[in-house]
Amino acid sequence: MIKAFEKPIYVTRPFLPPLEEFCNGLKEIWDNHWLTNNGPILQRFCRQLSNYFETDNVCLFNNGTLALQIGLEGMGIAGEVITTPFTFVATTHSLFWNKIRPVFVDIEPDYYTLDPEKVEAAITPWTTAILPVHVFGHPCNVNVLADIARRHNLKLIYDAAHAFGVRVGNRSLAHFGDMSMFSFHATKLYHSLEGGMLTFQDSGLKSILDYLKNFGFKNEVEVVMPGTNAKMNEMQALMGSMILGYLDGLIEKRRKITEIYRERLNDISGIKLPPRLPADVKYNHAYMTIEIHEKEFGMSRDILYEELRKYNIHTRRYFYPLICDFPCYRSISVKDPLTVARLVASTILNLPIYYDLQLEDVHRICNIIIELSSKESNRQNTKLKAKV
Ligand code: T4K
Repeated sequence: MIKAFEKPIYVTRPFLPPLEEFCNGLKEIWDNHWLTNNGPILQRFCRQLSNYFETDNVCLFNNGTLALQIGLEGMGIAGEVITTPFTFVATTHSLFWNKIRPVFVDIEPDYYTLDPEKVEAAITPWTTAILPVHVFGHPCNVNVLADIARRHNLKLIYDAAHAFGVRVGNRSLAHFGDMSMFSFHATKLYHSLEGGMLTFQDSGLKSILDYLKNFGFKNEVEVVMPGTNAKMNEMQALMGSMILGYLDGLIEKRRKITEIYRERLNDISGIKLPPRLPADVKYNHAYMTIEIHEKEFGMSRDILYEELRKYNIHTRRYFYPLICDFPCYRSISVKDPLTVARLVASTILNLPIYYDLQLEDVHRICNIIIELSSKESNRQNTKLKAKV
């Protein structure tokens, strides 16, 4: 029997730059005596991100949830918005806080993004926008969604929380749709402790978003709209700015981890991996997901999740339950049977993936999963033989 890990292996672990480098950065904050409210480090960080995303239309926030909430408000989205139930709760919460009715439709089975065919069927006279999620960094069907949005005169706002660094046809995902939200939360591939960013096509939105995240202040004496406080501070900007320099290395390490998981788990009966992404997609390897199909694997996803915990491996079931099944959203009527989303939510398992996860530990995690599956199928075979 393979031994349990001595220290917990979590689904993720934030990358941190060398402490000395961060402390040197802190000196700048101490010298400036400027901690928040559009400080010099934030302004520099914003320019770095503008360069990285090749757009001036960038606005930073203290987290991704408020970024999305304010983005929807800034664009004046109301009525109904078509969205996915297979996402983190914050996607739907941001609609709720804007008094917008979410209309949940199904996802497609390979990459778990919104199914465009289902979107088109769900449009009503009250629909004002589509809110798809590039879930796990898998790009949505951006061209088909853009076509639907254009034909029906709807806004297209992407929750790109997981998609930092992902490119389609050599263009960052920030260039698709009317607006995209990226999360810089500590658990993300790329982070600024906490943080969020909006990118958008209409440069007229910039000042509105700046007002909304800063109480609506235009200057010391004028408040032009009822804004809130969603500003990123200098410490966050410092961390984000520093980690940008490490991004390529972070993605490369994750790619190596993903390859091991793929190689070791691809042929295991009852495990389904997402197919490889099309060649024109530069992926960020933000998450490592597998589906566990009980009949063939010999054990349910939930039992495997529990068994792995005994080995000190803390996987996650992102995203289970579906958002529409949370008590606070259960009263919303859902017309789509959500067949794919329901199946995926009950089979998905996120395996550990992070920068300093050792490659031999990835092999050990695979060995444990394989051992658990063969132990279970041996047990079932013995049971079957006993019956005969
Ligand atoms: N849209 C989507 C699609 C999202 O996925 C998210 C956030 C948002 C919107 C909203 O963006 P933000 O407002 O968060 O910027 C985590 C994150 O808190 C959340 O940001 C993320 N999605 C979601 C998918 O995952 P939890 O509740 O699973 O986090 P937690 O605290 O259980 O952390 C997961 C594991 O990470 C822990 O088991 C251990 C490890 N960990 C975590 C933290 C915070 C560390 O090792 N160190 C740490 O500092 O939600």
